[in-house]
Amino acid sequence: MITKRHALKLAVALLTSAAASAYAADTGPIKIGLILPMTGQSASTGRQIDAAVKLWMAQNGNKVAGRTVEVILKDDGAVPDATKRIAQEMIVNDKVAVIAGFGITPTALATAPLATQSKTPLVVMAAATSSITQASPYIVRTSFTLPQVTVAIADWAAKNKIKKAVTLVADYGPGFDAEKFFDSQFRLDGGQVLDKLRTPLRAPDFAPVLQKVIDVKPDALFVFLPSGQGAAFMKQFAERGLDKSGIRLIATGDVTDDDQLAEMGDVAIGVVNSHHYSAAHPSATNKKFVAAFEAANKFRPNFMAVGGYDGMRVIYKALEATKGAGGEALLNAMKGQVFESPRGPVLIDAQTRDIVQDVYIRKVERVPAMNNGLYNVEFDVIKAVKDPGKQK
Ligand code: VNL
Repeated sequence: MITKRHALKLAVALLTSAAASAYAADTGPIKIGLILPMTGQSASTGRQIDAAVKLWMAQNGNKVAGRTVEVILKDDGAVPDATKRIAQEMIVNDKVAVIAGFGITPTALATAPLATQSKTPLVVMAAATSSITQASPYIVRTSFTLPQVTVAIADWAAKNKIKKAVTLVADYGPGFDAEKFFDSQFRLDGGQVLDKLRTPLRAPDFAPVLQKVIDVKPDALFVFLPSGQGAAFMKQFAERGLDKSGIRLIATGDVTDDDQLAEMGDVAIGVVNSHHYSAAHPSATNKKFVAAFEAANKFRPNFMAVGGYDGMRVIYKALEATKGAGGEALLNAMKGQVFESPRGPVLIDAQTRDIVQDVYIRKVERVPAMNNGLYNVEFDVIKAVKDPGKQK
C-alpha cells in the first residue's frame, strides 16, 4: 500500500515538474528589441519613438497572452554597422521575438538580412524609403514611404498655378524617392522641374543650394529633408530672404515637422505640404493620443511618435493572436491588420507588408484654439494611399 502510494506521489511530482518547466518556457518575458537613434543627428526621432512606445505600454499594460512584455531599448546613433551588431545580439543572446525602430533607411537596410536569416519580424517605425520592405520578407512598416506622401504635393502644386519648380532633397534613399516621384507627377500634370538639388544627409549646409534656387528663380521650391533638419533649413531660407522672394516653399511634412514647428517661427506660416500625420488631425482618437503624449512628455508628438505607437499596436495584436509565439506565425499575424491610428484609418497590406493610409494636404498656420501654436492644418485628403513605389 505504502509503496504504491509513494510511487503515485513520485509520478505526480515528476509530471508536475516537467509541466512546470514547459510552462516556464512559455511564460518567460516576450522581448521586443527596440533599436533607435537616441544620440546624434537623428536623436529627436529616437526620443519621439521611445516616448510613444512607453505611452503605448502605459495605456495597454505590459502583459500579452498572459506573458510579460519587455522592451529592450538600444541606441544605434543612426549608424548602420551599430544597428546590425545590436540586432544580432538581441536575436542571438536576448532571443527577442521582434526587432523594431530603425530611425533612418541605411539602418533598416543593413539589418534586413538578419531578419530573413533568423526569421525574426522587423518592424520599421521610422525609415521611409519605398524599397525597404522589399529587402526582407520579414519586414513590416508602420511609418510611411516618400513616394506615398510626395505625389500629393506635386499634384497640388501643378493645380495651384505652380508651373516651374526646383527640388531639394537629402542625398540618400528617401530623398531619391521624393525627387523622382515629385518630378514624375509634376511633369504628368504639365509642370517642369528646372533643377534637382541635393544636400548631404550628415551636417548639411543649405547656403549653396539656396543660392542656386535664387539664381534659377522657380515658382516653387519643393523640399524633402529628414526629420530633425527642418528648423535649420527654415532659418537659412529666411536669412537669405527667400521667404520674401516670391518663390513659394512646398514640402513633405518631414520639413514642417511637429517636433520643430514651434522653433521655426513665422517663416513656416503658409508652407503647404503633404504628409500622413499632423498633431492637429481633428479626430477623437488623435486628440486623446496628443493629450496623453503631451501630459507624459511635455512635448508634442510628431509623425515618428505615431509610427512607434502604431508599431506597438501591430506587435501587441500579433502577439495576442499567436499567444506569444514568434517567427513566421508572428509575421503573418501582423499582415492585414486594420485599425484606427491617431493619423486616421490604416491597413498593413498583407502583400507588401507596407502601410496603406490617408495622405493629407496641409498648410502651416497659427491655431488660436491650440495655444496659438504653429500646426500643419489639414485642408484636403487623398484616401487609402498605397505606396506608389511598388506599383508599376
Ligand atoms: C527617413 C525618412 C528618415 C524620412 C527621416 O527622418 C524622415 C529615412 C529621420 O528613411 O531615413 O523624416
